[in-house]
Amino acid sequence: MHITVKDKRRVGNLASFNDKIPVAITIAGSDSGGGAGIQADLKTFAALRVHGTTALTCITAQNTYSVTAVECLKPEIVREQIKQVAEDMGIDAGKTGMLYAKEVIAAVAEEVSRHGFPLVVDPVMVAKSGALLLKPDAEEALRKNLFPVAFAVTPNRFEAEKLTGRRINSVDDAKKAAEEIYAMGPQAVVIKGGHLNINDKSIDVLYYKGQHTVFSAPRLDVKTTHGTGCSFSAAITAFLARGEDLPSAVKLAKEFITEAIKFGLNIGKGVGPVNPMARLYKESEKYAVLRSVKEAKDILESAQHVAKIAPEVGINVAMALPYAEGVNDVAAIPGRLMRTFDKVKAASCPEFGASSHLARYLLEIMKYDREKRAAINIKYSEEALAALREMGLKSSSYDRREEPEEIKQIEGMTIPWGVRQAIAKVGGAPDVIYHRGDLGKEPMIVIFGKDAATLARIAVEISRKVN
Ligand code: PXL
Repeated sequence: MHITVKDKRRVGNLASFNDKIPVAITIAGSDSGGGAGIQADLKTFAALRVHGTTALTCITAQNTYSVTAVECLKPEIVREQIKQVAEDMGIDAGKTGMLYAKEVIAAVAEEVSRHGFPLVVDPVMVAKSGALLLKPDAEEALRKNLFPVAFAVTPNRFEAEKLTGRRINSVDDAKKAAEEIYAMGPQAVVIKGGHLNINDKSIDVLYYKGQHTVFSAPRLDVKTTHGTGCSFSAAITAFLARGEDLPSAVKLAKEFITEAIKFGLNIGKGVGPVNPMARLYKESEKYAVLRSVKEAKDILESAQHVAKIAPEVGINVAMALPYAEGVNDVAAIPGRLMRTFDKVKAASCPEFGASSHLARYLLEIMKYDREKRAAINIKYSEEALAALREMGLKSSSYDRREEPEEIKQIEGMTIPWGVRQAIAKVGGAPDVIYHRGDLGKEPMIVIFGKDAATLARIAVEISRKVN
């Protein structure tokens, strides 16, 4: 069977809000815990601006640590769901997850080939908790009926081992397994590296058009991975629906899933769900963050005597997006607020990426306390420190003279090192971190809080208390 992926369509952020929104379908099971299955798929489709539709196959009763019951639907109702969506809206791309029974697999294979949309098959077999998601006698149907109509198959290490009978311990093993699975009929194979630790990397191998492509991401030290495979295959599907070609869909999906795992949800007693909404939540806060920094600027500029707490280098006030990962995710005042007699004046309006200095403080402290999203730097003085303590803020410090040589050598390493020192001293993220300077380095106090405007008010209060 020949499957064509639609020509690359330009779907920018604006275009995708009009009636040309692509349609994707997930043919999968329900996870009552909302972490995997159709729940993960729909969140992923929505986050990637694709209209998500569903053909439900099974209902699972589960949470973050166990699956206690599975109830599956008849093949005909699974088929009918696909048919109704396809005939009305048209399907740009689809995926399968939990299919469970060979009769369902046969019906899905038939219905998908009737409509001819690109299908991503996530060959799920066993849940993280050990529950069976595919009956042993259905494995053959997966290979014989579904793989030949699949555009891409996305097994993890264990699934690929099961399918090929080959052990996978290296990228080369994964490449060979991908070729063997390709021979079963799909047009492409992606072997996921989440369960294969190679040099602290998660390495995925794509085999497509006779070529291997390797995608690498840093291995994340987090436990929020429930739903990773579902969300990853849903993201590939969404990007295909948007008109991306397969290699770019896999690359974009890997970036997406890395973020969703990194900012996973710490809920439940077991393996917490991935967070496909992380990127969307981050985007949606941009305006509020700029507003808060602008409000902070206005508060600082209009108060009397703020010059008293302005260091030689000026004051800056910064606020990070939730899930911030780099300097460009932190807004601040370009050129800072400088002294003008007894007041301060901003050099310009807030912008993202405007302060690498405060951004480095924030990016490090947010690893320990995600609520500390804003920072302001003020002039070091014992009086200011005492006033901050009086306000009930917890402070800690680091000594720049103790900076290890190897830290000094690397651009941008000094501040994260200092933050870690200060955190280690008090056993948690403090509200205030200060240092007494070093040769040619001005001493400084940095205050952290939930938003920029609140910190500006605190700074004004401090300026009233110090001489
Ligand atoms: O991640 C595989 C998977 C797929 N579908 C459902 C699941 C799981 C894993 O728990 O519950 C419904």
